Amino acid sequence: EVSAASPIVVNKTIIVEAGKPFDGKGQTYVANASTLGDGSQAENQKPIFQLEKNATLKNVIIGAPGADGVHCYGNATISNVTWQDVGEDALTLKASGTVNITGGGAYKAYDKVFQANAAGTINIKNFKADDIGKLARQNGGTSYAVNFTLDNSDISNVKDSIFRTNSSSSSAKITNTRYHNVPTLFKGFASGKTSQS
Ligand code: DGU
Ligand code: CA
Ligand code: CA
Ligand code: CA
Repeated sequence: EVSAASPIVVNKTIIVEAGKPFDGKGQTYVANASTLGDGSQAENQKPIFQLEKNATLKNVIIGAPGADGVHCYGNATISNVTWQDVGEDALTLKASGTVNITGGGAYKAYDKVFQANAAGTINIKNFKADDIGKLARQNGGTSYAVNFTLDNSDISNVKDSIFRTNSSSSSAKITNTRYHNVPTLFKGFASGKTSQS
C-alpha cells in the first residue's frame, strides 16, 4: 500500500556542518511546537536547521509549524528547500556571508520570508513565493550593507514589498522575474541602489 510519509518532527535544532551537506531527500520536517516554537509571530523561536559557515541544506520541505526556519552563520547553500507555511520567518542570516538560495519556494509568510541580521549577500534564484508579507528584510534600523538579488522567480500575493531595508548602503537587483499582486518591489533603498530588468 502506498501512503505519504509522515513529517519528521524535529525536537531539537538540527546542526548542519560544512562539508556534510544535509539532503532531506524530499521529506517534510516540522518543528516540535513545544521545544522549538509554534511558527507564530512570537520572536525568539528556535530554528529547525542551523547551518554553520559553508554548510549546505538541500531537498527539504519545511512544514507547519515552521518555528524560526533556518539560521545561517555565514556562507550557505540552500537548494530546493520549500517552506510550505513559513513560521516566524523562513531563513535568517545571523553572521556575515553569502547565502545562495536556488529552487524551492516559500508560502504563507505572515511577515518576512528571508531576514538579514548581518551584512552580506542573499541571492535568490529559480524561486516561488506566494502569500507573503515581504520576500526579504534587512533587520530594521541597521546600517550595514546587504546585497539582495532575485532572478528567474515567480512572486505573488505580497502584502508589503519584495525587498526592504533602512540602510543607505544596501542594494537590491531583480532580473527576469514574474509578479502577480505585488504592490512594491523595493522599500527604503537609496537612489541608484536598486535595479529591475
Ligand atoms: O527588530 O526583534 O525580526 O530575526 C526587531 C526584531 C528583530 C528580529 C528579527 C528576527 O530584531 O527579531 O526575527
Ligand atoms: Ca522576527
Ligand atoms: Ca505562516
Ligand atoms: Ca525570526
